[in-house]
Amino acid sequence: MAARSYTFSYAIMRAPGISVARGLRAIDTGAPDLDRFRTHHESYVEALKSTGAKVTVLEPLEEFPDAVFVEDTALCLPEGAVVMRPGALSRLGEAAAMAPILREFYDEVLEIEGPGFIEGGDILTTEREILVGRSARTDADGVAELRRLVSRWGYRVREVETPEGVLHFKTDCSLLDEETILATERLAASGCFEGYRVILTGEDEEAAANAIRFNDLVLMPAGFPKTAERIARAGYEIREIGNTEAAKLDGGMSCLSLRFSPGK
Ligand code: CIR
Repeated sequence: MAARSYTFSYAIMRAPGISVARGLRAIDTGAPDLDRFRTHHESYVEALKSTGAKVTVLEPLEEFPDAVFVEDTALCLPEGAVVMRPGALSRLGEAAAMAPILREFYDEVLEIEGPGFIEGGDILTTEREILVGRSARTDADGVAELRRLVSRWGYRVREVETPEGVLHFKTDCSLLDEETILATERLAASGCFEGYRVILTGEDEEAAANAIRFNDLVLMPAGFPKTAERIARAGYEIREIGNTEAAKLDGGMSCLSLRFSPGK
């Protein structure tokens, strides 16, 4: 049977809008260039489509500058979707806007109601469990509510820690296959991937840790040759996507899509 954690027939993305210039960022290195952002986004869409997936590209939501980062709004599993409750209050409305779209694909769409907070960027779904990193955006109550919701589908949620100063858990790691995680050394050192095979990012290439396995491809940000070589040497097919503009807003490969196969 195909691995449910990286075999997908659909993806949802949202085109970057003009307001992306006002997106949240930890350090201001200037506004992203919208044209370049769009070009990168289009090449990402094409890469997903090349694997046979159907990709829905939603119109920009100008009232939400970070809405291009759709991953944070939901957790999509084969059995159903869970709408998140982002810890960045400026992003709460993005999750509400995603709920009706998910209902077009799923019979069952659940919602995190609070009081806790949780963002999709802190959730790594592997073949055997769901890892959730507590962070500045995801708290213990949010993790506990997710655990309650997905237990009906038989999932085990394991709470772990996102390293200090790192935006999301998945800023520092990605799933490559059933057994293999790509991670930064600082995150792997916490021991949270015990029992998995870990491929570490290359020296000074922590920003390469946020990649995605999507069907037969590994999408990774362009410009990280040491990490790309390690992944390629391990036998994965890589597609490098420009990420300079999303990176100005602390965004990467995983943040830009929701990936799923409903009903498997
Ligand atoms: C934010 O700070 O919320 C956005 N500027 C970046 C979100 C990145 N999303 C992700 O890592 N899943």
